[in-house]
Amino acid sequence: ANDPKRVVVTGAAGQIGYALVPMIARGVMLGPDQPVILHMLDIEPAKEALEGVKMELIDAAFPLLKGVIATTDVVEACTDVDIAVMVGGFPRTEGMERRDVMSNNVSIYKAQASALEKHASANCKVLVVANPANTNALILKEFAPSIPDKNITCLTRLDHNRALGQISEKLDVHVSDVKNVIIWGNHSSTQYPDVSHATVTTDSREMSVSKAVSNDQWLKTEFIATVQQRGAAIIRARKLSSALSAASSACDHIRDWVLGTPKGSWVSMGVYSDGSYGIPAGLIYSFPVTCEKGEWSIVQGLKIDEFSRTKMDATTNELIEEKSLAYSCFNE
Ligand code: NAX
Repeated sequence: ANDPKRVVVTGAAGQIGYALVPMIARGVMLGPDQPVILHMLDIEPAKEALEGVKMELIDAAFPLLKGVIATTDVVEACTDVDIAVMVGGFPRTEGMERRDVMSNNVSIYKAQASALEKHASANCKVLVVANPANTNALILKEFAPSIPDKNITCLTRLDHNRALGQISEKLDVHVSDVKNVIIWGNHSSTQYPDVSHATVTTDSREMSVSKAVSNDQWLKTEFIATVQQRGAAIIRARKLSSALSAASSACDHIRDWVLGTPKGSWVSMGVYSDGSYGIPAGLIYSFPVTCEKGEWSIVQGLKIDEFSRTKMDATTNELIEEKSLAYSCFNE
């Protein structure tokens, strides 16, 4: 049998945490043959709730779950972990100053970065979910210089899956028959959901999404806006932000990263830019990637038209701004 892998989930007492930990314990993230030990971290005010989640995990009697740690101690949470899913943080809510939010996230991610750097397993893979996800990942990277750049990522797979979902609804095909959409840039409303290279398979014939939809106007306006604004639409409907879809996408992100993407298809991940497609190096930017043997690589050679370039630049500019705001909080 495989040795258990240790997975830390920060913010585990929150809504995404509550949806995510049972998925991990069922093998949705690392596969049905991979035992896991869950490390759940939250902060003091959520301590009792976190204990409650631990009780439920025990009560669910998951065959793959070989242990559960529920803690408010960041070092205990990070020790020997193979996978870190960072869901805890300080998202912006109405009326809050951007700088205050960023400054809070800098102090949270600074502490967690050092704990991971010192105590996690050497090849620990990190996924940042907490908003601002790209910039939190960048902060984590800055304060954990010995963790390889390629091990620090952020979640844009939810946006990617939302884009697949919108196309599948539009064409009335199953979502698994649509592939190779791309989310470029920031996990925010400036993200660019791009279907220029996406395809759909019907009756075993593959064709481009733009041809199948054959409504350029819709693809360039309503489709993009719907994907960009989907988070807000969920909040209006549920009075709570997306949780099950975020948890599910976080599992997709790690699963594909660890176990590989299917031949001929790519996914979107927020990764450390190497300058591909003219995106400045040193940003965590969402790119199309393929994964093999536990490593992602950016899909190269896609043609970028002028429409796409403008949208990619807009989200780049927002990330540059967030980065400089974050850096200005580093010495506080
Ligand atoms: P909740 O407020 O329900 O849960 C967050 C949890 O984090 C709370 O239990 C809180 O006590 C804990 N926490 C706060 N500071 C912490 C710290 N320093 N260490 C450990 N735990 C800490 O939020 P939830 O709905 O679960 O969302 C979590 C985060 O995901 C938010 O930042 C949210 O904006 C972000 N999202 C990101 C998405 C993405 O695609 N990247 C989509 C969904 C979601 O909106």
